[in-house]
Amino acid sequence: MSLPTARMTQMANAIRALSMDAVQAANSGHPGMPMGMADVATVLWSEYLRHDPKAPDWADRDRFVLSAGHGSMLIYSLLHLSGYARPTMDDIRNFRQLGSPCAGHPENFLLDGVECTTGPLGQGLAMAVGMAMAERHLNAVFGSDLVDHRTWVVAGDGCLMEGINHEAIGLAGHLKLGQMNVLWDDNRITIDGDTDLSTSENIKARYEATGWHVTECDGHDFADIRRAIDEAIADERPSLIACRTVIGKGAPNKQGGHNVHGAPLGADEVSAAREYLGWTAEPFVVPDDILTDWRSTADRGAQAHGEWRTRLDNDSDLRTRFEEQMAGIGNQASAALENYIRDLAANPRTVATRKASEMALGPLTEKLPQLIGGSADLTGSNNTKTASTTPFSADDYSGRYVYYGIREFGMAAAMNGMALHGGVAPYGGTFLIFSDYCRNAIRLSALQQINVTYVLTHDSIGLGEDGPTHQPIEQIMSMRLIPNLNVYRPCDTIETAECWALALEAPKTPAVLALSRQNLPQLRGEGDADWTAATNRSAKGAYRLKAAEATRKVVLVATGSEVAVAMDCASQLEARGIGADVVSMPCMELFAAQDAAYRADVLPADVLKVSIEAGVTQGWERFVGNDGITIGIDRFGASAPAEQLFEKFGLVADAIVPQITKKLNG
Ligand SMILES: Cc1ncc(C[n+]2csc(CCOP(=O)(O)OP(=O)(O)O)c2C)c(N)n1
Ligand SMILES: [Mg+2]
Repeated sequence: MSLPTARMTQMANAIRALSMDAVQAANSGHPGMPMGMADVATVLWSEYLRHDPKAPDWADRDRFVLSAGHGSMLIYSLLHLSGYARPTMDDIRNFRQLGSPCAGHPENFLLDGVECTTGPLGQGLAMAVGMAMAERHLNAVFGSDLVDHRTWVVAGDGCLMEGINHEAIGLAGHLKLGQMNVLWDDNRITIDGDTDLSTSENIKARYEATGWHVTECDGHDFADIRRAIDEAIADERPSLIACRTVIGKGAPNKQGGHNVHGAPLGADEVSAAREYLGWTAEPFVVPDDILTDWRSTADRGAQAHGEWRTRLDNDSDLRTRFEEQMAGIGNQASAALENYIRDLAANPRTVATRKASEMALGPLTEKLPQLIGGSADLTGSNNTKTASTTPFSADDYSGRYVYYGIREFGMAAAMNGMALHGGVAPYGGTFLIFSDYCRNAIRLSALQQINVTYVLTHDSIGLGEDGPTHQPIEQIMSMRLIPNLNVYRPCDTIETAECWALALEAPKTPAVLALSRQNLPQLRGEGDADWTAATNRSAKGAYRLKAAEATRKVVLVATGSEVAVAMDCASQLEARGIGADVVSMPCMELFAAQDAAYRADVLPADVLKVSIEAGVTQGWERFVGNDGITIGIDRFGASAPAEQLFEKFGLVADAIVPQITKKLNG
């Protein structure tokens, strides 16, 4: 049921007033987009979006993604007006100020109802693809009574222009994600000016070509907006609705121009807009009748939520299963791996860590229904598919393996969307070198505090013949620069399984698993016959794998494939009477978080420390100190068999040990 146009207009003007006033008060922000999309958003939120402001985490709510994150005042206004507990009017008054949940761009961890952090253009839409995938999967598993919701996106010209858009809509079209609808703020303006300056693309034709339904509407005509949304809902394909809008609509002298995109209107124009819109209320005041209209829009969702709850309560078995799925992995990964690791302790295996990862994923995917794997067209190389994971496809959404195609950035963003949606735990693979292709999405996993696992194989020159374009040099260390991201580089089968357990059991921290192409000897096993989560030695990030036999003069600290090299060095040193510890450091971040006593015990101050890692040395000084030795590769690699490259770049005991003895003697 629709309200009369005059009342709808007032509701939309409330968004306009809050947006221009908040930006004016902050003296920074973006009034143009919220003012331009106010009418579309009012129709969507008041008549279509299925949500319950009193229960923002209702599992079967529609997801709303403001991909054009610069228009953050749009979502803050909508949340406040429709009755979410936050933001309060004070929060809005403090838009962009320290401590306000109304941050410059929407942050998922600051406000309920903000489904994802947006601002990096294009990624919101691409995350929405993942949300829609998660929705279809859970629908296939639990049925339409429990899971049947839509994913709505508001995107701007910028979101559609970014390269990731191509990856995202290609995936959504292929997977026939008909529950996904994108409302494009087709205002033909970006920061620099008219879109004519930089593009003449036929966007609608591009969407149609990737399997989308496309329609358009006058974004300031409520009836036409409804017509277009109804059409989108009726169509089985994902839909793009091109909403023709005027940026900054309501600011009489500035609307339609690029200057209204990202700067306060100014006091004069704010007054002129008040007059133009007939908005007489003071800043940050919404007249009661308008607020009442807005608040009453929540009744629809509250009722739907109540009915859903009744359906959930009808079947207690299904309810238990559903709630367990939605609760996430918790600490069940370790339990799933116990027997597997104990068996490895008895029966060591020399395999590449990418293979070890596949072996660990066997019991993990068998026992944890939340896990949804995939790869960006490197399934056989990343070893990401297991017997329990059948393909996720338009014909069968119950599958748990996604063929993402050659879309690394799209994959990473989709995984973020899946994790944000909840009920699924995504992991996906590509080569470590191509982490750079999806880096900003990895960063957003970390910023958004979500659990996504990146399976990044071929982690060094050890990949050999493919050469320097494929050999990561700076990637591992540069991944470690991202806050709240755990970068694991395990050295053997057991560490790989331990790192998987740690990766999956950190609900607010994403993980990178850097895995070797080449075979590595199993170094662990001693003491692991009764392995449990409590004996997971990787949990402290670094530990003494081998203690010095002769008087300790050196501590060798290494990661991944170079731990075996460190073991070789230690044997040579011990043979000369020089005691050497070997420390395996599968996760720098976890080690850095240990207390000082533990760190000092593993890496004592008064002993020569030597790091060995087949990547840039920069950063290792933190652990070996100014007097230590950092062995690594500070140049691009080369094409050759792996063993020859390790020789050439000096990552073998014969090259390393003389440097250590020289230092000890000097
Ligand atoms: C990846 C990325 N590049 C650049 C920016 C900076 N930026 C923010 S908004 C914007 C223009 C976007 O134009 P449009 O989506 O049409 O928004 P409108 O001006 O219509 O509000 C740019 C370049 C960004 N936020 N993200
Ligand atoms: Mg625009």
